[in-house]
Amino acid sequence: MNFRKLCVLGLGYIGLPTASTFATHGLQVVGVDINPDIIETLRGGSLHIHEPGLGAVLEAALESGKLTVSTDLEEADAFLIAVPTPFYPDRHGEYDGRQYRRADMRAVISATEAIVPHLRKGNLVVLESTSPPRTTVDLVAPVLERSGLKAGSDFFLCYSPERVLPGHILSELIENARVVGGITPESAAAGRDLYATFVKGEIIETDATTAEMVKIMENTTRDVNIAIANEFSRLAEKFGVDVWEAIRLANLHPRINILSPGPGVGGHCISVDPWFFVEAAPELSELIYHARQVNDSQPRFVVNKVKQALGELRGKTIAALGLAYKPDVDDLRESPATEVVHLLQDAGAVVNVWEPFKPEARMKDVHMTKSLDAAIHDADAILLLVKHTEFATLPPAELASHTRARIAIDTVNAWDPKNWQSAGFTLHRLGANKPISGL
Ligand code: SAJ
Repeated sequence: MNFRKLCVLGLGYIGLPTASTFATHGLQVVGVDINPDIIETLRGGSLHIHEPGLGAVLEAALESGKLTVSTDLEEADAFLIAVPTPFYPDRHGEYDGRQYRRADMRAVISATEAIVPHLRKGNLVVLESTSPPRTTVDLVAPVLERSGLKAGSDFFLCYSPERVLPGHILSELIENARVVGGITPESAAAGRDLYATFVKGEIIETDATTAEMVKIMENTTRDVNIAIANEFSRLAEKFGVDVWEAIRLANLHPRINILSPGPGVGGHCISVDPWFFVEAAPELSELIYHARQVNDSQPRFVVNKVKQALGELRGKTIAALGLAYKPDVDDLRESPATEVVHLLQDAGAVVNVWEPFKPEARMKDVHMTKSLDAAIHDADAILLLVKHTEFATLPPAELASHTRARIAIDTVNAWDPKNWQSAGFTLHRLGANKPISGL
């Protein structure tokens, strides 16, 4: 199938890079977002998100005239939905005494509804948003069929999961293998033709529900693997072992690849998607449920660690370094660091946060500082929550002259104990029971 014009619904971390990349590969693209502020920002040539390389691709797409952005849809050959699928913060389901999170599909539903008046015979609709199994057939198809057209015969319908890693989105978009699940084989073939515009990785055709399941399986596997690493960090502390060294040694085994413990699992994917299985089939998702519990309770484990290091937290001042959900990104969504900060404050500590990727961020009940110095100056302890490159390479000797803190707590294994020790700090590390004492 030959596509000339594409409408991308949702201009966030996935939709914007995808729309821009289609445009720089020759398609006429209308990028649509319901948020007029985003459209205004993009029209002015600025970005509302941070992703390496995105600025240049967006600029090229806009300058070529191939990408336009708008709050309104237009008729097109294909429609691509890339809107968020979070869980409800306050609506839980319950199974066998266990509370589970429920997917909030309202953005997918309203994006799909917005397509209906523009849908024509022969169009292709692709859902990219991570969604519970059967969303494409049970939720999206019936809404689109309100147009009077039949999914699979009058128009093509696919699910194709985005699998790109924030921080590497633009290269992974092109290089990664792409799974395209159609509600019919013809739909899958149409989806393949669309992505062949720029995808260099293998494009694999399958059915829509398999494609949905593939995506949730990937992120669930990662969540479960991080949960075991976090559990190992707790066990290592109990046995007086350094978990980082133990993991390094275990990973020398040719078939073992243990991930890294940390303050918890954040972001809008790994900490969310496993719930899509649990909600859909709680009776079959026990391990997945418990892995979520382990990862969600890791911020509390970190706070206990801080208490061990500092004693009573009431009246203490802590400099928290990093608020992003992972290293070298500016994305603060579902960040475990934020939860650590809140828990420390609940325990009576004053917490000053320095997040170099988003110093201007305003978060409820979080005190952001304007510089590293401002965060550490009057602190009793420095708590490292995110392994940003610029934190990992901080020279402790220099830092020591900018702070009265002599206690440092590293939750991500970024700091070399010897360096911190010789700079006069007592360094506590997550997953290692024995603090390395300073002078
Ligand atoms: N984390 C750890 N330990 C680790 C690895 C990660 O605690 O060893 C934490 C991170 O700090 C972060 C969270 O897990 O808080 C998730 O980070 P991540 O880098 O594992 O994943 P995301 O959420 O940035 O991106 C994932 C990717 N999925 C997989 O690697 C299976 C990406 O390919 C997906 O496209 C993305 O989710 C998505 O959009 O679904």
